[in-house]
Amino acid sequence: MSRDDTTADEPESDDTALQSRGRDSADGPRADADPAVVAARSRDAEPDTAEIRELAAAAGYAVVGEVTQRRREDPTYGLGRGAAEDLMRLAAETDAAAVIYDGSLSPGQTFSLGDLLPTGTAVVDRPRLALELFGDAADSRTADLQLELARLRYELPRLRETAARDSSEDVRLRPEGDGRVRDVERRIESAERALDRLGDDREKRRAERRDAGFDLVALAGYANAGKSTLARRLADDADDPERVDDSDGTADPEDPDGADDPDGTSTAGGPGGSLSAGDRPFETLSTATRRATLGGRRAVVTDTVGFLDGLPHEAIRSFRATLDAVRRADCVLLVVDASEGPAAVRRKLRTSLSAIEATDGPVIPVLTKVDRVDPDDLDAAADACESVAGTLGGRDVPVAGSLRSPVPVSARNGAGLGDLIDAVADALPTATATVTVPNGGDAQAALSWAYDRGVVSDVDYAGETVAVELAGRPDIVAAAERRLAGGDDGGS
Ligand SMILES: Nc1nc2c(ncn2[C@@H]2O[C@H](COP(=O)(O)OP(=O)(O)O)[C@@H](O)[C@H]2O)c(=O)[nH]1
Ligand SMILES: [Mg+2]
Repeated sequence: MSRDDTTADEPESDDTALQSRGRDSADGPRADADPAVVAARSRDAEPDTAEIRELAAAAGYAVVGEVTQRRREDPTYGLGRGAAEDLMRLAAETDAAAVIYDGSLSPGQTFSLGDLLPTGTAVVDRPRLALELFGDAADSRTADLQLELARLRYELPRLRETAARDSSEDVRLRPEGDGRVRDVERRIESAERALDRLGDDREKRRAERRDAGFDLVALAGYANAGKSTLARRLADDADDPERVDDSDGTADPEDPDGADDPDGTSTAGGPGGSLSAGDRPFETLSTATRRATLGGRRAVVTDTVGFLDGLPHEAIRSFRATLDAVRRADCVLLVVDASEGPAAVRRKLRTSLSAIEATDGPVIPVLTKVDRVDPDDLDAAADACESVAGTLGGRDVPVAGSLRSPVPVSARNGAGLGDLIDAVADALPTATATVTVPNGGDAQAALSWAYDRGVVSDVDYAGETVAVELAGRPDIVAAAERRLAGGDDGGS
């Protein structure tokens, strides 16, 4: 299906299950998985290749070897010459379909490494691997456009490099590459424009939801942190979530299950922790929204795309629905897997915060999967959280200033959920007021308006008047004061 086939009437699910290259195999690599060699370099310590191997496996590669190196960045190959040659030999021996580089390679480095490697061995750096992982099964217009934009932005500098190389060998004034470059530039502009329009629609829906008294809560965090599992836990009806709306207004209202595990291959029963063979780190490509009642407040909870280390800023910028949902939320739950140890907590929290940059509302770090964590380790994870908040705050990442204290939970067994809900209710901007309504014909209508949009803690009938104690979003409470007390709709 080409992107232009997507119409507003088309049934589509919200919580997109992405087709990754290897996902038809739930247990380990497919028999026909492409052999790949991992390459990693790190300046300060021996590189840890666990995550890149997991990503490679999730994308359908069988990792058959690795070359790691401890040294500074090399401008030619991204690795030192010796390591690059080791890589070349290993790729040849193993007949590797790809060399997977744990980091970003410049277009020039990609070409140089490609020239060195055997013909038929592709160079796949981390951003390209992530794009492969996203697959091509995005099934909402927004998801489709975002993915296309991320791919085009990745492709553009590489195409420019190709064009430059072509034109230096070829004396023609207008090498073919120029046309391709212009074409990609045009497609980027058009995708950006289309996403702008869809972003305006989402903004309008956010405003409507706020007017209706909903608080907007967004779940954000690193890939596989446990966001979607927690979103399902928080939903009013965890088994049959009522979808409020989808990311771009093209949901099928007849398909309430579409928001949740559309293809019945939920990983919720899986082992959790770091990526296991059945996990799909980019399962959630569209932003999925569900209703939830949090401490009496009616909320719309939005699940988002996971962040990943080593993605260039422009790739992250492509995921506009996620960034908008997070930045414009009344409260963000920043989900962190507490079971991976303090170093991973620090790294993934830092990556997530840097991607978010800034938010309108408070951010609550949620240390999840505590069912797999010893109390001591949980303390260490919480300390790691606080230390990131401290260091980033001083480094011009404004969102660090919005961080609250971390809340430990398990979305698996429900531990800590009550505390989390209290923390959210606490963090949401709240106003209270006692409004007095004439005890006449319109009093009941006014009361039900208040019940619909806020938390009514007391109703006192005192003869001529009714006194209503109301708490809720400040704008709702202000509207209530105008509406109920002023009788601005002409009621008596
Ligand atoms: N043990 C445990 N595993 C969890 C918990 N929450 C999520 N998981 C597992 O972690 C993996 C990733 O979860 P998911 O919600 O898809 O992560 P997302 O990528 O952030 O949306 C899945 O295998 C989940 O079953 C939890 O509280 N405890
Ligand atoms: Mg998810």
